[in-house]
Amino acid sequence: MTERTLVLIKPDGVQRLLVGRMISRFEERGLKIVGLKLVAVDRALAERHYAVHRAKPFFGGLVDFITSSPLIAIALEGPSAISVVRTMVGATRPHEAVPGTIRGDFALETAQNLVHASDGAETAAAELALWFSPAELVDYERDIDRWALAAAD
Ligand code: FUP
Repeated sequence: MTERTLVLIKPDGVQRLLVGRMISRFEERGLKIVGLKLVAVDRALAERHYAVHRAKPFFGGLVDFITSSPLIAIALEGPSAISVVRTMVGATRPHEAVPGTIRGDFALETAQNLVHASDGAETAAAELALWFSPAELVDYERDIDRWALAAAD
């Protein structure tokens, strides 16, 4: 089933000049970019994005980190995009992330694990609505899709 999911290339990914390499991985997999922007995140947006973690001891540090420098927000579309992207990102704790995943190749610390990806259908819908206005999410055809994707499902 075609899905849309939210990816954030967090401040550490931007500062470490890994934006292009991460976007390339998603493009090369065949995922379609349907939204993309650089965002200087304020605390209100950060706290809404991580609301599920509000009671956790790492919440304050997480908000500090995500607001410390701009990030890249990306909306990706494709077959089973939510689970495909989660698998490409790898385990939350980078020491558990297998090589070949983004965290397994580029990260060592949980607090600086480079990338966020929506973890389910409901989360993806809520996060896409939080980060993108409807007008910022663009429907378009790609000529390569007759080679990369099966008939639309
Ligand atoms: P993920 O879905 O892989 O981003 O992981 P979580 O939603 O569980 O965690 C969100 C972010 O909180 C992580 F990216 C980093 C931070 N975190 C910590 O700093 N310490 C923890 O023990 C767990 C998460």
